[in-house]
Order: sequence, then C-alpha cells, then structure tokens
Amino acid sequence: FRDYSHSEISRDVATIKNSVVMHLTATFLRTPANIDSGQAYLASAFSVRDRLLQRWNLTNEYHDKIGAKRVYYMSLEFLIGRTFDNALLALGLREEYSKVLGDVGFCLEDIIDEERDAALGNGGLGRLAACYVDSMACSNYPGWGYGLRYKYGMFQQQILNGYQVEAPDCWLDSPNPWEFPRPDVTYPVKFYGHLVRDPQSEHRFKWESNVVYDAMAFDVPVPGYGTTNVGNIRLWSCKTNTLFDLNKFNSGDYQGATGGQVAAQILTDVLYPNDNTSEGKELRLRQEYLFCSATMQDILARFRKTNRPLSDLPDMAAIQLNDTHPTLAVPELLRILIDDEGLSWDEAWEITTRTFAFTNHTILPEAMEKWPVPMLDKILPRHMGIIYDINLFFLQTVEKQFPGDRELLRKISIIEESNPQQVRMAFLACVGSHKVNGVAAIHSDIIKQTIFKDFVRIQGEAKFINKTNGVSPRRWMNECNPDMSALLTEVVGDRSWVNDLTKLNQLEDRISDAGFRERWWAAKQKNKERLAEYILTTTGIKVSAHALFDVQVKRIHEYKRQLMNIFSVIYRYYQLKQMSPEQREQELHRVVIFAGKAASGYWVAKQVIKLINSVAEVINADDEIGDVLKVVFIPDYSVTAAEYIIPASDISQHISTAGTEASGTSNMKFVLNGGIILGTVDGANIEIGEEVGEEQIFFFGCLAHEVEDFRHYLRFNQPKPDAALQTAFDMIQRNTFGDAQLFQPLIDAIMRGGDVYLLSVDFPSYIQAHKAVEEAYRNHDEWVTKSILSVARMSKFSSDRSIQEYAEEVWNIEPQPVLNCG
Ligand code: 26Y
Repeated sequence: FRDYSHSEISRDVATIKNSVVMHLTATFLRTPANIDSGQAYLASAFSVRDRLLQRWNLTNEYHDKIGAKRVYYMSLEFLIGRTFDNALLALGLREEYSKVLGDVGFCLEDIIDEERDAALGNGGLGRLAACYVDSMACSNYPGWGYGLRYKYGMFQQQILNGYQVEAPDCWLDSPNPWEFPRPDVTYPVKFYGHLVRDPQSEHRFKWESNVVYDAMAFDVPVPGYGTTNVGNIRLWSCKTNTLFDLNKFNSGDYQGATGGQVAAQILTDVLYPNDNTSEGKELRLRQEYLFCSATMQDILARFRKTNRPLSDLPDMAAIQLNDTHPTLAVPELLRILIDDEGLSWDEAWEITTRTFAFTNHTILPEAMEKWPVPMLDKILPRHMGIIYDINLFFLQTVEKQFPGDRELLRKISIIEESNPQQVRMAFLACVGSHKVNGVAAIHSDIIKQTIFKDFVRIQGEAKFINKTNGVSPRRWMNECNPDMSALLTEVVGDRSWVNDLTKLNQLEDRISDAGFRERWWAAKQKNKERLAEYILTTTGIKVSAHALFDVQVKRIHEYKRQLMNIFSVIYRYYQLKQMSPEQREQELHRVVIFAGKAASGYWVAKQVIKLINSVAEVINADDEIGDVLKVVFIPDYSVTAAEYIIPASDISQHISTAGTEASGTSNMKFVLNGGIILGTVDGANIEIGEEVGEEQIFFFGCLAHEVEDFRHYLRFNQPKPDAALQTAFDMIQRNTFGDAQLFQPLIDAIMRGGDVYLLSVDFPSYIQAHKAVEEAYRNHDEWVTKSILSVARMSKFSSDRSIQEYAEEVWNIEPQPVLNCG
C-alpha cells in the first residue's frame, strides 16, 4: 500500500493564495488586478478542487486495493445544488479562503453566490439521492452515485403576470469546476436492430444494430466532512463525434453529416421536468436505457479487474434502484451475463437478484412507470424478450405455489393485459430485486397492503422493508444555518454533531438556560431577516421579519394541497377585512410564503400558481391589511433558495392528503432548523411527531385509513364545504382576485370532480390547526421551548442513519475509511 498519511492538505493562507492566483492566470488568463467576482469564484473553486483531487484518487485506489464491496446508487436524478461552500466546510478551509478573498477585496458570501446550482433533479427523490451520496462519503462507505449529465437541468421558473414561465437552465454555459470529463471511460449503447438466435442455446441471442450511441463519463466529487474519504457521482453524457458521417461530409452534405450528432445529443440534453407523473415518452425510455446500459457496463468492467468469477458479483457490488427509473438495468445485466458472458439463465438470474434492491417512492397511480410493449419491442427487442422470460418464469413459480389461481396471475403479471400491453416497471423492479423498501413507516406499510400485496404473499414479508428517509446535516444545518450551528457546537463542545446528530440531545440540558434561549431566538431572527432580504430582492415585496413566517415550499402538485393553503389565506383575508382597524392590529402578523415549480404540462398546478400570485397581489396592495398579512410567491425554488428559506421558518406546512406523500424530506429539514410543522398525519410527519413529541407538532386532518371511504362518498355525493371554505369560493367568484373564470376549474375539481384530495373534508380541522398555531406562537417562551426540543430530538432523520441501515440490512457493506497503511 501507498503511504496515505501524506493526504494532508496545506492550510497555509499564502499557499492557498498562490493556487488561486495560479488558476486565475494559467487556467483563465486573467490578472489579479482586474477580475470580477465570477472570475474570483472560478479561480477559488478550481483551487479548492485541487485540494480534493488527491483524497478523491486515494479513496478509489484504496477501495480497489482492499477489494471493498461497493454500493452503486442508480438515480436518474441528483439534485446537488452548489458545491463550493460544501467543499470548503468539508475540507475545513472556509476561514482560509475567506481571508484570501478578503485580501483582494471580495467577500466570501458574494463569491459563493456566483456558483450555479447543479439542478439535475425535480424534487424530493433527486435531493434524497444527493443527501445519500453525501452520507456515504461522510460515513466512509465505499459507494458511488450513477446518473445522467443533463445539459439542461431543472428549468428556471419566471413569474410573468402571475403565471409560471419556463426558461432553460443553461448551467454548463460557464466552466464547471465540479466535474471531470473521462473521455477514456466511454461505452457504446445500442438501440433498435434485430435478434439472431444462438443455435447452441435456446436463451442466447445476438443483438445486431447499427444505431449505436456513445456514453461518456463525467465524475463529480462528493467531499466527505470530517474524513479524508471523497465520494463520486458518475454522470453519463451522450457523445456525438462517433456519429459524424464522413461520407456525407465528403460529398458536401454538411448538415446531413452532423444529423446523427443532433439526434445523439438529445438523449442527455434535458431533464424531464415531471415530478410524480410519468410522461411515457419514447425519448425518456431511451434516456433511461442509455443510463442503465452505460452504468452496467462500467460496473462490470470494474468487477472484471478483480479477476473473480461472475458468481461473485453480488459480493462486490450492491445496486440500489432509486425508484423504477433505472429498472432496465435488470434486463441489461441479464443480457450481458447470458448473451455476452455465456452464463445460463439460472446462474444469471441468481446473480442479478442478489445484486439489485429497489426503493419505491410513491403510490400515486399517475407516477407509476409503464412502457407499452410495442415501444419497448422496437427500441430494445432483446430486453423485451428477456422481460417476457422473467415474467414467464415468475408466473410459473406462482402457478406452482397457488395452482389454478388465474386472477392472481393476471394481477401480478409484469405484462399488463391492456391494449396495447404494458410493462409494469414496479413489478419488474420488485421481481428483479432481493429487497424492496418504502421511504417512511406509513408508506412502507401502505405499499405492502396495496401495490405489492400479492408479492408479499408470494415472496414473503421479509423482502419488504422500511427505510425512513433522512437529510444531510452537513448541508441542511451546518452549511445553511451558520448561527444555529455555532450554538450547537457550543453545546456539544465541538463539531462532532455534524457527523453524529445524536449529540444534539445535549440541547435538552439547556432548555431553561435563559441566555441560551435568547441566543437561540436571535439566530432564528437573523435567518428571518436574511430571508426578508432575499424576498425583497427576488420579488420586490417588503415583509417584516417580526411576523410569523408560515412556509410551504415544494413541487406544486394537487396531492400536496397548496390550493388548500391559499384558500385558507383567502378566508383569513376575509376575516381581517371584517375587523375594525383596532381589532386588526391586535392580530398576529403573518407572512405566508410559497415557492415551487409546476411540471410544464401540468395545467392545474400552473393555475394554482396563478391563483397564489393573484391573491398575493390583492392582499399585499391592501392598505387596510398592511403587515398583518403578507403573501409571497418566491420564484425559481431551488436547493439554494431552500438554504435561505428553511432556516427562517417558524411554521412550515406539509399538508398532503393522508396516505399520498410517501415521506417528504423538507419536513425534516425545517424541524432540524428549529421550525415547527403544521401537517397531516402522513409520510415522515408521523415519525417526526413520534420523535419530537406531540407538543412540538400541529397535526390535523383525516387519517390514511379513512381516505378511501371519504373518496367513495364524494364520488356519489356533493361535497359540503364548511362556511370558511365557501367564503373563499365566494370571494374568488366575486372576482376579488381578478377574473373568476380563471380559477373556476380549481373550484370545480372540488365541487364537481369528486374532491379527490379531500380539501372539503380537511378544511375545518385545518383552520382549527391554524388557530392553535397562532395561540402557541403568541406564547413566545413556549414556542422557543418547542423549537429547541425539536432540534434536540431530530437525530433519527439524519441521512447518516438511513445510509447505515441500508448498508447493514440491504447492501451488506462496511465503512472503509482511507487508512494510513504505511
Ligand atoms: C417521470 C416519472 C416517472 C417520475 C419522475 C420523478 C416519477 C416520480 C418522480 C419523483 C418522485 C419523487 O420525488 N418522490 C418523492 O420522493 C421523496 C424521497 O423519497 C419523498 O420524500 C416524497 O414523499 C416523494 O413524493
């Protein structure tokens, strides 16, 4: 082994300064005398990156050398956000860079602000993947993320005349210090073509096609905090130069010569902006396959270097499927093992199912991926054949277990007998994996009772487990909330809490320390002022940081019920208007903050954004109301925006119809930052309540097991909105917020569309819960106690805990800190 003790990096300010200047002059051809903050950012970022490189290399070299089993987290989405500040904190170099930049007249915070988010994800699922690779790196687990390098990430949201307008996210227009192109790591990926049966074996085929794309790797570092380990996310990009048609070029057809390039580029050009809704587009299927094929080829190439027999693959690699999006990896591995490596079906199947595990993130029917058989058959004929075989063998074993149960076979078949037939990707992922998990206790129970009910009966209870989500304390406390972090460090005595959240229980000892409580609140207050500033610059709206900050930020979706929130705001406005000015001034001042993107094709969600903005415009301009009620829609929600918003909340809303939000993860971030939840008995809200205590959370609404009966009733009966909800409808219909016609479809979805998300059912208890929040907030001491106790009790929701559970119960891998092996 190499001597790893030299991996210490220099903290000397003069050395750091030299390296920044070196990049400024040599990488970017600038002189220190004449630079702007964008150039200062790039030079500093490249210098920080240099300091990561050695550790990054050593981590991989070390894991190779000791023959460590690795986990591969396959995800079509990684919502990384910014990396500069994260890397500075991980390396412990924040002060040093602040000094270096200060010497040349820059403020570190401004430089940090120059970085663009890597927004290669939609929402919760993508951010979870980013938190998980962060935890793997920090806990020294040998693991990589695999994903796609979209040229255009999550679209940028502008609000024009109250409507969402999408603009492309050209995040790669300026140099990206946080990726390493790996032109030598490139794999061919085939599409279309035809099959030739191997005369020697009934299961083997030769797949011939001349539509071949190249996938090239880009590596993104994941700096570990408090360890020298650096993790890796490998992102694939479609390479185009091999598709250049020299014949056409030579004959003068320059357009035609690059025609292939254009087609190839499209595969990794853009992230699909759907969250919890499947598009079913052919391009998306091709994206998924490019991803799966390149990843499996890469994992196998690494495995072959160990010279172990293929039957050992499950001892060297655990592959986690982040929802069904990467499920084609299952037939792809089978194809390689059978057609290329010559294994028998049984051998290949055993290896495959021991390698894969699958996480389900939703039960919404519209989010379930299904691909039409004719489409799959055309694009991936060999995979379609393999899927038929998987299904055949699976149904045969079920038929043996439950003879003659035709109905059961129909229900569990991977191929749905619709017209056209469809491949149910969740069933394929389930059958191809040795473990299936949900993302919060209630969700894991629900999937066992609904979509996987028959699979539990057939394959046994033990395969179906729960792994409650978590969030990274590095980003979601240490990085985004410096003042509260300083207090935590003071209480714990050092920064060890950043990698071990259980240490926060020591906060409970300080609960009656008046001085501490005051500083706790001062930290929250400062965060609120910072957000007020951010709101002013992004919306032009002035809000008072002394009001209660009531926040709902997440993707806009009917099941998340932003509509219920804005209806309650309208009702509140109505109540305030009924009061005398003296009465009104006595009321609790409140700022209601929304943010979130709607999928570009999701009309209802976009109308909800319009309604929120229309209501905001009227209320904010009403002089009688003033600071008693303000409504803000912050445009272009992102990881970076969340880092401003979350630390500043007093109350955050997580109000999905019970049983619809699998977990939620922002709920955890808000409470970790000393905010209180107003929420339904759904997802991880339930477990958060169990941990922090029922006093620290405001629950309302019907329970998951009651939903079906309510929905059934509302399919045949008119909803009965209570007086409050009716008042909100009336105000809209009286054109209080502009043309009522615009919003009538939103009301109709409730009054005529069966009120699928049960707004009319939950509204009365929602209004009650708001009253309870106000009362509690007025008792300042009680509120501060709630805030401190909540943070003290949040250790369960660290993604470090989630990752440790996966490592022990699903992946069977061990922490492998890079050691000095002398
Ligand atoms: C296009 C399509 C197939 C699709 C794309 C993205 C389907 C779903 C998604 C994203 C789903 C998602 O973000 N789900 C969320 O996962 C979080 C992490 O587990 C959960 O906390 C959250 O409740 C769930 O909605």
